[in-house]
Order: sequence, then C-alpha cells, then structure tokens
Amino acid sequence: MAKHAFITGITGQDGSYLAEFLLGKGYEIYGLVRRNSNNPMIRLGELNELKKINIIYGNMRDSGSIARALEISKPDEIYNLAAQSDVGISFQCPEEAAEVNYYGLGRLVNEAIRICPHARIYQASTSEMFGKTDPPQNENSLFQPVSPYGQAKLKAHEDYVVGYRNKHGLFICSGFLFNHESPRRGEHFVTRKITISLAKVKLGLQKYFTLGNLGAKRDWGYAKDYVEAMWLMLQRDNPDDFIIATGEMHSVREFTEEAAMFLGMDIEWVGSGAEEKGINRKTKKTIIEINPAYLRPNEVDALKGDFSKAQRILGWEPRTTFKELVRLMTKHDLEHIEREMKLG
Ligand code: NAP
Ligand code: G4F
Repeated sequence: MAKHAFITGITGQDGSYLAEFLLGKGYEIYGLVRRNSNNPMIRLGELNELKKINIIYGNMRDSGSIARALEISKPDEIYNLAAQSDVGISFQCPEEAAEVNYYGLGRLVNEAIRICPHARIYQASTSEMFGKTDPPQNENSLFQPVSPYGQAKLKAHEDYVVGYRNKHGLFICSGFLFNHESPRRGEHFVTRKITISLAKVKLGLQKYFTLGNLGAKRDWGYAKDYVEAMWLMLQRDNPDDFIIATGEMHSVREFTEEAAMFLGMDIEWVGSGAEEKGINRKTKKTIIEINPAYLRPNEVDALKGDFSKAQRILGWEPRTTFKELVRLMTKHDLEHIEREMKLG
C-alpha cells in the first residue's frame, strides 16, 4: 500500500519540489493549502501530476483545520514546510512570524499526537537560527538568531522538536537547511530578484534595479537537491537533526556578478555605502543602485554550513555547484521573460 505524506506549505518552493520527489517514490500526497485571493497553485501547476495531489484547505493558524487535514490524510510522514519565510518582512510583522512559524508547529504536533501519534514529522528549521554565530556552522553551533523569523523558528525547534521528542517520544526531526534556491524561488528573495532583474535589463525591459546589503554572505544550494534530505531524515530508525548545506559561501555581490557574467554583462562597482553603483563596463550604464529600504534592522552576516553529519549518516551531499545554480536560474528567467515578450 502507498505511504501517505502530508505536506504543509505545499504551494511554496520546497513544497512543490518535495511533492514531485515523493510522487516519484509512489507516495499518496496530501497538501495543506490556505485560501488566497489569487491562484495558489502556480508552482504546482508545473507538475504534470498535479491532479494526483489531494488538496486540503486549511491554515497553520487554525487548529481545527489542521486536525481535519490529519484525519483525512492519515499520514505516515508529515513535512511541515509552511511558514512566513521572508526574514526581512518578519521585522515588520513579528506576530505573524510567531503565529505561523512557532504556534503553527505547536498546533500541528499537538494534533498529530492525538490523531496520528506514529507519524514521522519533518520540521523546516533554518540556518537563520545561527544568526550571529561565525561560520562554518554545524549541529553543535550556538543559536543566536537576530530576526523575529529566526527567533520563532528557534523556539519551535527547542519546544516542539527537541522538547516533544524527549517528552512524548515523538519521531520529529529538524533539518537546519541553509539557503536554497531555484527557478521556483519566491521573487522577493535576493537570488531570484537578481536573476529576474538582470534578465530584464539584458532584454531592455528595465534600465536598473536596486539591492540592499551586497556584502551579506550565504551558503546557497539548489532546492531540488535539498528536498531529498528531508525525506532521508524520516527514513532512519531514530529521529535526529541535520545541517543541509553546500559548505561554500558567496556574497550577494558575487551572486550578482556571476549572473551578470552569464548574460554577457561585466559589472564594475564604483562608490561605497548607499552611494555604491554597479556599472555595465561595456555600455557604461548604471544597472544596480543601493536602496537603503532593503537594509535590515539586524543582519545575519555570514552563513556556511558543515554538512558532514548528513553526508556520513544520511549519505546525502549537494549535487549542484554555486555556478551551476546561478546559471540555471538566470537561464530560466531569461528564457521565460523572452517567451512572455513574444506572446506580447
Ligand atoms: P515559501 O516558498 O515561502 O513557501 C512557504 C509556504 O508556506 C507556502 O506554501 C505558503 O503558502 C505557506 N504558508 C505561509 N503561511 C501559511 C499559513 N498561515 N497557513 C498555511 N500555509 C502557510 O518557502 P520555501 O522556500 O519553500 O521554504 C519552505 C520552508 O523551509 C519554510 O518553513 C522556510 O521557513 C524553511 N526554510 C527555507 C529555506 C530556503 O532557503 N528556502 C531555508 C531554511 C528553511 P502561500 O503559497 O499561500 O503563500
Ligand atoms: O534572499 P534573502 O531574503 O534570504 P535570507 O534572509 O537569507 O532568508 C532565506 O534563507 C533562510 C536560511 O538562512 C531561510 F530560513 C529563509 O526562509 C529564507 O529562505 O536575503 C539574503 C541576503 C540577506 O543578507 C539580505 O539582506 O541578501 C541580502 N539582500 C541584499 N539586497 C537582499 C536584498 N535581500 C532581499 N530579499 N532583497 C534585496 O534587495
């Protein structure tokens, strides 16, 4: 009989890749989808097998809807990917971050204990929880989050992953995933914003775009590689937590330069601070400016994950390099925008 997987956040970047991956393994998929004024299925629309996914309407802020979803789906495995996942926005809406990212997991685990106590649970924890701790970060590194998002995710991990594992013997694992991107990445995250904006500059649709902190460093991997690690964590005999990362670190500036290079644009940086500009060496035109509105009240400066535990125990390692990731995203956005231009 097919295993049942219940995925919260199925309409997001990771949810769509995970659903695809689990369908490939023969799972029956149930996904929690919240009411939206627009079409929430845009990413899932890319899946040929969309009709095979059982959609259940609900919300991480609503215990009753979570209970109903668990009763319908009867899950063997639960993947809790739903979150207000934008770190910058969490400074403006801290209560939402706590409501969805902390209390949301609380609602889910409490209902799971009641309805499906043997289900195995994956929690989408994050490198943002390490905050100000210097890289490289591993499973024993100090958590020092600096954003409402990171603080809510840390409390969720402490109370409901570690806490419920010890107190209730729940099979629940945290994946401390470092930044992972793809052509399905939300357009407000820095990588996707850069690849879309540069493609538009290249095609003459816009003259320039603005960014915030160019010096922030992240460990960027490919989302498609990372969803397999979530599944691997739930196939073990005992629940445990793992860092999932590439072990490489690059700045926002380097990501921008690599994407521009792929599009045949060589960037020269002039000026400093809020006056810094990125200039196309060939045309001498300014294509990037700094917008202080994108600077955060508190910033995580540098993230680089040590994934050796996952490599040793799960047999997992990243398959896509930084260069390949930047290029596949940039190529996708260039081709997509060109197609839209042709359609008028
Ligand atoms: P994403 O694209 O922003 O997807 C978030 C998902 O959560 C969407 O499906 C969203 O639904 C759903 N959601 C938000 N609020 C909800 C609510 N109140 N009730 C039900 N669903 C709700 O995020 P992602 O990049 O796929 O990340 C997946 C998870 O991994 C998140 O928990 C994130 O915090 C965590 N994470 C991500 C990264 C990364 O680099 N991508 C790294 C570490 C951890 P809508 O489609 O309706 O908005
Ligand atoms: O792409 P970002 O918004 O991702 P951030 O804040 O690292 O968070 C992502 O990764 C976390 C894992 O570490 C996840 F938990 C979280 O859910 C999310 O997926 O920003 C990356 C960096 C930051 O330092 C930001 O200040 O890019 C810098 N940045 C510079 N200019 C910008 C911009 N970020 C955004 N979003 N927009 C800019 O214009």
